[in-house]
Amino acid sequence: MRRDVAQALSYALSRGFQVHPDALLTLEGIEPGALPKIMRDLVKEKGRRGAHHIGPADLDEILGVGGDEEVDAEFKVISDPTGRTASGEGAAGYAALFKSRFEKLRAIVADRPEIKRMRTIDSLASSPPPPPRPRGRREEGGGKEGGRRDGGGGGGGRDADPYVCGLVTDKSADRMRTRVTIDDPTGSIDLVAFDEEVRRDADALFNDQLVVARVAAGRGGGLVAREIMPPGVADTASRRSKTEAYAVLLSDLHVGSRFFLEREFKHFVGWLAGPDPTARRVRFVMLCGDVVDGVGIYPEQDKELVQQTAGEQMSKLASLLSLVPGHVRIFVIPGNHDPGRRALPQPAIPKEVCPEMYDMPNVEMLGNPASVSLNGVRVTMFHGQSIDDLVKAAPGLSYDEPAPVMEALLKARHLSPIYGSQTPIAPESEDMLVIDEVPDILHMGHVHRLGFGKYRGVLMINSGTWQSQTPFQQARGIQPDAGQAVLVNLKTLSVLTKDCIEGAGPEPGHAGA
Ligand code: D5M
Ligand code: FE
Ligand code: ZN
Repeated sequence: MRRDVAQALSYALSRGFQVHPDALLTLEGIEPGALPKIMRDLVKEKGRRGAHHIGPADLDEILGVGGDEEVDAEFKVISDPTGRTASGEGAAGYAALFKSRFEKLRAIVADRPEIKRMRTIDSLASSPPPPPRPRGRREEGGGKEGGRRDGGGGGGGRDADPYVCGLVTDKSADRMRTRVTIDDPTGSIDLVAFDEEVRRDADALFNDQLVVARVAAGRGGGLVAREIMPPGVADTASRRSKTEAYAVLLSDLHVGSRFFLEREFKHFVGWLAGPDPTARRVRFVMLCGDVVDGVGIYPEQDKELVQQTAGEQMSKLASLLSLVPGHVRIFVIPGNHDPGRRALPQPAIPKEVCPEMYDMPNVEMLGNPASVSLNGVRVTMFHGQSIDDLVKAAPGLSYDEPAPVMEALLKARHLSPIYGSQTPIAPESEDMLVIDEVPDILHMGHVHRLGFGKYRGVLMINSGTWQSQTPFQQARGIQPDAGQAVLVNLKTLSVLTKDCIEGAGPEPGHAGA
């Protein structure tokens, strides 16, 4: 216990008051300097009323908790895979998934104003664009298409070139060219890029993502890509809350793990229930998966667990969340450590394993991914396992900096584009991992690192972890950002972090504690 909390307690006790254990947590959340006066006022006021028992409600009253009616707290669940999963079987199941992925993403790119003549792959193969007009000796000789600029060469340039889109099935590069094989429901075709800029865009593509290309006939009868684009995001003004409500973004609590930072988490919850003016404006808490450590997730995990069953871990989580003020709405999605289905999209953590969570009136159990609207601000939550696949596939991306990985997902308009790598993906007849609607905030976790960025008006946040470095992470050189709560002002979309490692003070029993 913090020394000033102990002092405040003994002050109350010395005046004949009893303090309920649930009130202690609130006391822990109060800034040290403010505590003596708050306790004196409380003792005076309660004494005046002839009551000698201090409970959480008394603290709420003196701190003015729950009285901020001018802060809106409206929410709507916009999308949630729970109850909508309908996996197919085997090859036919995956064919349906990829057809859905293609159709959804084609509809997105077809909306782009510059794309006028979208052709199917079979129509391009059977009636290709006209061959390039000869432009001069140098270009005629030796198939030297490298260095050709946009609009140059035959067929009439940018305005006349057809577009084609498909899912990337293969990519290869040599010194001269990059070849991208794409598929649509009508067939498969190779696109070849020579131009340096176009090759760079081709290199940035992930397998199984959708790509649009502006194409022209190549010399050898193939198709040259003159422009290569992922679906991308149109720059739109983001929606804002009318009142200054805050959302707290948290991820990867790993409750049940020996490394779960329980003291720091309780400090945060105490702060949330306390008098801090920002805390008083918090209306939403978003938990982005790996809420518990789970069981049997990695070899010999039991040696690193405090609670040995998922049920006990979830009960522990429920008891911690019960300390969050009731006017704060809590949204929970699963990650790869949580009980329930492993393959994406994941339905909500099942009720059987955590009846307490389902009984809490302020908790919404959602699937992964899920989108919600908070006072009109659209938030997409996705745990982020696909970050493993993207970091593996792209040399420029790393675990240390999650924001560029999140940007790559937004560009691909898909939360887990690469199929057949580490992230298990279920053969759903609808691809619910497509980013149909661009959110105002994309919230992810999984990498246990804080990351912030903005891409075309979308605020990207990876909210770190509440688990200290595990032996596995130490072996891999993963240095987690632990015990940092991320707060977003929904009126301005500005971001704050609250450091609960420092806030919780030194370990009890430490020198100087
Ligand atoms: O992931 C915790 C951290 O460990 C996160 O940075 C991802 C990383 N991680 C998890 N699994 C793997 C594999 N298979 N390879 C490489 N890195 C990995 P968590 O989901 O909490 O276990
Ligand atoms: Fe995790
Ligand atoms: Zn994870």
